[in-house]
Amino acid sequence: MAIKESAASAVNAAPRQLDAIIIGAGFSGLYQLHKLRDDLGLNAVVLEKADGIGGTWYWNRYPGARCDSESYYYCYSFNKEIEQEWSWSERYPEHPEIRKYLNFVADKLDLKRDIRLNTEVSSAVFDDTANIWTVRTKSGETFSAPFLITAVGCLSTANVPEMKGLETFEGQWYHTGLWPQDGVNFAGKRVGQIGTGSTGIQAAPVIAEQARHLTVFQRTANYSIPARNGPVTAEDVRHTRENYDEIWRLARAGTNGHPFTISTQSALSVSEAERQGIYEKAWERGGLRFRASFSDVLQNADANLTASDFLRSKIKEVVKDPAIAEMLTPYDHGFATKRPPIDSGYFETFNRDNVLLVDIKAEPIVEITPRGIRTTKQQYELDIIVFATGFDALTGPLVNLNISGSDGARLKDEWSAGPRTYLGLQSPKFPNLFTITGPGSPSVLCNMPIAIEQHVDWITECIRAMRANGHMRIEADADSTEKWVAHVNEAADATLLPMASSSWYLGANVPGKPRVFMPYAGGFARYTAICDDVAQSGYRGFALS
Ligand code: N01
Repeated sequence: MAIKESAASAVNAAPRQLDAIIIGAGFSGLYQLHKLRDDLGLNAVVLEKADGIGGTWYWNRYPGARCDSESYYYCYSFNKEIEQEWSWSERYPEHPEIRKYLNFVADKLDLKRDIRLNTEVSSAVFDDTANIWTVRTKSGETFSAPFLITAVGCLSTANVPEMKGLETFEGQWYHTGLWPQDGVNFAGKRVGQIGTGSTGIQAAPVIAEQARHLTVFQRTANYSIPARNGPVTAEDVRHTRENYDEIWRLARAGTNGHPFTISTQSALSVSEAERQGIYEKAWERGGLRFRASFSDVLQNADANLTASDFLRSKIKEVVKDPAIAEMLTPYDHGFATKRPPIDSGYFETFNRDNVLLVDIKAEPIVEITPRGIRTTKQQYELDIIVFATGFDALTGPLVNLNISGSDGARLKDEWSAGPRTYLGLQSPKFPNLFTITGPGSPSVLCNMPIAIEQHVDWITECIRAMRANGHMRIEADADSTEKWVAHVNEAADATLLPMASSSWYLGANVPGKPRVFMPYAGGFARYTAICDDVAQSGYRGFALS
């Protein structure tokens, strides 16, 4: 039966009693609902603030938005029928096709009847005596359940930088992560784009084609690998469908949840000619697999330099004006120490007559004026400003839920010096609250659907075991959390990842955010083995009662 009860009629009513509340209807919330409702038989609901499902893919509709894991494994692996019935049209499909896939899955599993759209959570409060979470929505409805699961995504809180004068701008401005449903018409417009991360690198080539003029305001130059996007052929589909078991086995056995193995040879163990040959081949193939060319690109600074130098030389090959090529060349961080983007014609965009690059380290933005952006050197006249300025990643979507746990502890305060989780799944003082792909788990270092499925499966089995054993409450121990946080730091320090000082992995993109390396860099297979071992031990490190 569809949820028809109107928001207004439910205001001031007693909380709706459920077995589990899930927040967010993206990849993670949909699968979590299916598992809890259809496998465990729980009365569960998904609360979603948007008016459609899709999570990240609902909001990120900016020009050029595509996935950057390949489509044949940027999808669920838990259902053989879905695998065999769905086919992707492109190697890296655009956002509408990904939403279509998620709607296909939701319809196939009849999930929508338990998803409440247009329902934004304003707070969640835990009752220590009853072991119940009560979730309140912006419209005043309340829902209560023993279990609360956040499925709010890692990159869902838009970071719009505070820029003097933005309110005076007479044109339109947009953040890429909150893109208008109907799109933006760039025809005949002068567009300014701030930001050159994965999003800006996807957006700029498309905006440049549509707009009269595009000015890209770059703070940090970035590496990028060509995506080499293209159609998926009938033969590709047949091959994938026949080989799905092996594809998922490989993805789960790896470091990043991708179905390919990282080379076992060091970049420093081969001759210069052989190394260049391997990089050339990876460049021609395109995509994130470039990172897997050698075993130590992310572990050894000298090895990393070989990859960084190769990619720098490519920028100089592609961009015709040597001065612009130099501005586009990153020197402040090594390749893949920040999340590597992949692109479709990004560097080529700067060969166009209607595109200008502005280095805002050399000429910082002073203010936004009614007619554009003024830097220390000049005024740039603009009709539209696009903020491709990223997200308050990983912690932002969670602390914004206004969560109060045991004894009134607030998540925002508990994490004021950085996130503190056990396995990225739970935090002390927040019993029965699970975070899907939370900080302290592989999450954003992984192909997301695989990371999501592993978390959802673990949470589901945990709840099943609790119910079987008559447990009402599970809470991460403070001590096991301290040890896990130390291990997360240790795992990051064994790589070059913490060296990129402007990385959002460290929270460095949001002024005032603590600089803490947030995802777990110890590898997906290793992480899964740790989680499985914890479960098999009877949930070591958690207090159950
Ligand atoms: O965000 P970012 P994103 N003034 O934080 C600049 C995923 N993703 O949306 O580097 C001026 O990477 C900032 O400069 P700097 C993917 O995991 C996936 O691009 O901080 N500039 C940077 O250039 C990705 O990593 C896909 O110096 C400012 C940019 O804005 C993650 O999302 C597609 C500024 C922000 O880059 C985030 O990517 C897209 C300021 N005040 C994204 N503040 C897929 O394909 C920030 N910047 C699946």
